[in-house]
Amino acid sequence: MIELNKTDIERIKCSRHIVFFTGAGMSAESGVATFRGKDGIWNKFRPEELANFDSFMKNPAMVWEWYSYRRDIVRHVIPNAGHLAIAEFQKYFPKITVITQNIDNLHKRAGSNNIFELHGNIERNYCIKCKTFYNDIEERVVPPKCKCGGFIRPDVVWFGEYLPEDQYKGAEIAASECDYFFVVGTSAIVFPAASLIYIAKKSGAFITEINIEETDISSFTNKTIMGKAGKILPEILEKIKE
Ligand code: BV8
Ligand code: ZN
Repeated sequence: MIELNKTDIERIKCSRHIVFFTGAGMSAESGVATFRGKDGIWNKFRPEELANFDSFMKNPAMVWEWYSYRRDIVRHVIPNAGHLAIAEFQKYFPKITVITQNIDNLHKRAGSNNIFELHGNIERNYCIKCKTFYNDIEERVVPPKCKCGGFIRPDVVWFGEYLPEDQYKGAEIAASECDYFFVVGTSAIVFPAASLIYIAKKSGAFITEINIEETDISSFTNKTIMGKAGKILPEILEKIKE
C-alpha cells in the first residue's frame, strides 16, 4: 500500500491545481521502453547518435528508421492504469495540468485534456524546408520527402534544440501556480524540462515523486513514493475518492 498518511491525502484533497510532470517511466508499464533504465533504448544507441539534427542530416534514413520503429511501438500500446488515473483526477479537482517529456501521446489517449508536450509528439512530422506538417506518411520511401523536396522529420525536440515556446511557457506558468506537483517516472536529468521541478518548489508547491528508484531529485522533493506509476497513481486516486 502507498506510504501516504491521512495528512498527505488531505493535502492532496484540498489542492486547487495539481500538476503531473511525467517522463518515460510513466509509459514503461504500457510497454514503451525508457531511455536510461537497465533495458533503456539508449543503452543500445546513444542519444548523441540519434536524437539530434546533425545525425539526421548525416544519416536521415537511420534516424527516420529509429523513429518509425518507436512510432510503431507507440501505435500498438495503450495507456496504462497510471495514465487513466491522471485523467480521472480531472473529475475531482478544479485544475489538473499534465506536463510531459514523453512523445507517445498516451496522456491524450487516456483522456487528459490539459497537456503540455515539452519534447513534441512522435505522431507529428514536418518538412525541414517548408515546415509543412505530415501526419500520415507513406513510409515506403526512407526518409520520406516533402513535395518541395525537403526531408520530413519527426516533430520531436532533439538535443541542442529549443523546446516549443508555447509549451514550455505554459508549463512554466502551471509549475509556478500549482499547489501540488507530482514528478512521475523521470530521471530528472534533461533540461530545461527538469527545471520545472525547481520552479514548482520555489513557488511553494508540495513536490511528491513517484519512481521505482531514487533519482537526482529524491533528496529535494517533499515526499518520494517508491513504486510503479501504474500502481501508485490509482491507489492515490482511490484514497482521494474515499
Ligand atoms: C536545449 C525527444 C537549449 C526526442 C528528448 C549539461 C547539463 C545540463 C544540460 C545539458 C548539458 N549538456 C547538454 C544539455 C542540454 C540537454 C540536456 O539536458 N542533456 C542532458 C542529457 C544532460 N538538453 C537539450 O539539449 C534540450 N534543449 O537545451 O536547448 C539550447 C538550444 C540551442 C543551443 C544550446 C542550448 C532538449 C532536450 C530534449 C531532448 N529530447 N526527447 C526523443 O524522445 O527521441 S529527451 C528524452 O529524455 C525524452 O524526452 C525523455 O523523456 C527525456 C527525459 O528522460 P526521462 O523521461 O526521465 O526517462 P529516463 O529513461 O531517463 O528515466 C525514466 C525514469 O522512470 C527512471 O527514473 C526510472 O527509474 C523510472 N521508471 C521506470 N519505470 C517506472 C519508473 N517510474 C515509475 N513507474 C515505472 N513503472
Ligand atoms: Zn517541404
